[in-house]
Amino acid sequence: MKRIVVTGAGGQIGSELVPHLRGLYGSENVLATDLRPLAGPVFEGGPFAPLDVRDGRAFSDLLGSFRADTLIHLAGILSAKGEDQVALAWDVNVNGSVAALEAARERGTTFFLPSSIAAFGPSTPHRDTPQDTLQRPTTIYGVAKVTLELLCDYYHLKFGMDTRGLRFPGLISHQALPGGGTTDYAVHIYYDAVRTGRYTSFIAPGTFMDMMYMPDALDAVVRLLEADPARLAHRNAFNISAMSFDPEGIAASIRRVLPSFTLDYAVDPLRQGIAESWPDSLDCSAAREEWGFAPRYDLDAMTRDMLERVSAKLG
Ligand code: NAD
Ligand code: AKB
Repeated sequence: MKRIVVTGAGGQIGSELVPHLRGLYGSENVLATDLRPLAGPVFEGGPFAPLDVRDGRAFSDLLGSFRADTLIHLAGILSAKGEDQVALAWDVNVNGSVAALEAARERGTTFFLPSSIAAFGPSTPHRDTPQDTLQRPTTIYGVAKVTLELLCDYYHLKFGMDTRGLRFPGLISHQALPGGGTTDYAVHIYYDAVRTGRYTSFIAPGTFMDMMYMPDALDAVVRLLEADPARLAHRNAFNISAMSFDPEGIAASIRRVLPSFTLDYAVDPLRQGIAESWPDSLDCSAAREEWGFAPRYDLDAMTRDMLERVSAKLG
């Protein structure tokens, strides 16, 4: 049975990944950590400990006292927020992750770190972006993600650590709202569609980005962590994506359920610039071949489920 510690557990991913892991491995075997406890199932359904990931000593003590064999390191500052708070983004995303890697090395745990489509930049091929290609990102978030992909490979090669990672696309979900990213519009649009029947997009028409529904992201994390290491030619980090759309594409999908939905635009230059620097669509063949990546939701299946669940949530 696994013993898993999750950092940044109160965020968009952690608030769904922690209950998912507790369902698979037992509540008592998944320790949620974050800066502070919040209300909700993550903090009520099993063990919780406060942890600032930049505190390396506390990190190592906590892995030891929980007898962890796996560390899932989610704590981070996302792309748009990172451009507003560059020093904080570097401190949490790089220094916090180095503290996490060192604690995991000291305690001999498997280490999972989410990378992102942000690890690519304007000079990366934008269509069918290969697994191994040019990575010259232009955001502090992306620079940190490339640094961490390389560091995780280094810890694997140098110390034999079992490091594994995924390049997540924009994730769409209905439990916790996203925490300051560029792909957030693709979550907000569903909430506004249900609340008011209209949405004003900060991303311009014609701007395509990779996306995935949260259940497929949770499944991907578990599949990669359970994968036979002998089959992993890559480790940090695998391209994964389930769909690629622009604001007009997601609006059309919403209109197939809510025909009167309307979309207009007030483009935000910061997030638009970031979106344009990222790929339009990833090549995910390495993930399929090496550990059986197989997302279930396409855009319309996700839209039907999101609209139903957001409607139920908003009453
Ligand atoms: P989020 O912003 O929703 O949550 C991040 C969590 O980290 C928050 O709960 C916050 O309190 C915590 N945190 C911040 N600083 C901390 C610190 N110093 N110590 C401990 N905790 C701290 O983020 P998310 O969307 O859940 O993303 C989790 C990870 O996945 C991040 O590394 C992010 O880069 C990556 N990722 C997310 C997406 C996405 O679409 N959500 C896509 C690609 C990659
Ligand atoms: C963001 O937009 O910053 C994140 C990501 C794709 O890394 N959702």
